[in-house]
Amino acid sequence: MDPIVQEIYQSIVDGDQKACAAGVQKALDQNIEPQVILNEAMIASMSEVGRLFEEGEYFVPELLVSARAMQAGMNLLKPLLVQADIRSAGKVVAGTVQGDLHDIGKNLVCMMLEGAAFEIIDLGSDVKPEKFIEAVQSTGANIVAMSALLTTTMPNMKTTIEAFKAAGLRDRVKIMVGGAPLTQQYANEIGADGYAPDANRAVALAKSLLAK
Ligand code: B1M
Repeated sequence: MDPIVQEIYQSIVDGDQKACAAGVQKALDQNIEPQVILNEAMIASMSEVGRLFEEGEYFVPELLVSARAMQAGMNLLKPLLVQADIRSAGKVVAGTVQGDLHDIGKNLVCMMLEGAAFEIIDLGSDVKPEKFIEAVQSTGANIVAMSALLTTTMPNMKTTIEAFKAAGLRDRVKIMVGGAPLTQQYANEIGADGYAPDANRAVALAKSLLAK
């Protein structure tokens, strides 16, 4: 691994915001591709943080400081990953489902979609079904993108889809889902229109859903 990529990786594992931002800036100055910084340093380091948590070496406060460090680095990458395009490829209402506070993956998906000229209405995390519905009604969005990182909150995706049906809006939007514990099979079971395992494939999925 490139030493600067290793430095960024370590800064996130250590939860050091300043070191992460400084490392990302240094890597960019050295012309390291933003995608390499994102995948090899940032996403990889969060897997390590998850492993340390599973092994009982890290607790919630450590997860939180690591997440903040990663966010500090992502703020620097965002302008490079999101190249403004005046055309709108489609309007996406995005959020992490009710009960779930994990927003890093969802933020990445939003960033990549924005870079692909989608208009994003980001509702944040812990989003109730009725909030997704209100946002679709008020913005006329054609895609709903839901994220979940907990096995306990995945069922809230189904609840949200059911709420769209009850509101008579299910046919007006394409619903895509993702997040670490999800699978294509689960997406089929809850009646989503599509599932993507990562942010890049979320862009391809959003495009294909609108092409249908
Ligand atoms: Co928590 N957490 N966490 N956590 N956390 C996990 C998810 C966990 C796997 C850790 C572990 O045990 N190894 C575990 C879940 C276990 C399970 O459900 N089976 C867990 C737990 C248990 C918890 C708490 C319950 C802990 C506690 O309180 N005892 C608690 C729950 C709080 C809540 O949400 N109600 C909790 C809290 C937190 C923090 C708040 C401290 C913090 C989140 C901060 C934040 O997001 N702002 C946190 C973190 C950081 C993690 C880990 C370490 C990292 C998550 C992350 O950001 N990954 C995580 C362990 C892990 O993932 N290995 C863990 C990086 C991110 C880029 O990946 O989000 O997977 P990810 O997104 C990917 C893809 O999944 C996909 O694209 C992204 C980019 O490629 N994707 C989509 C995501 N959404 C998509 C949507 C799409 C398409 C693709 O279409 C719409």
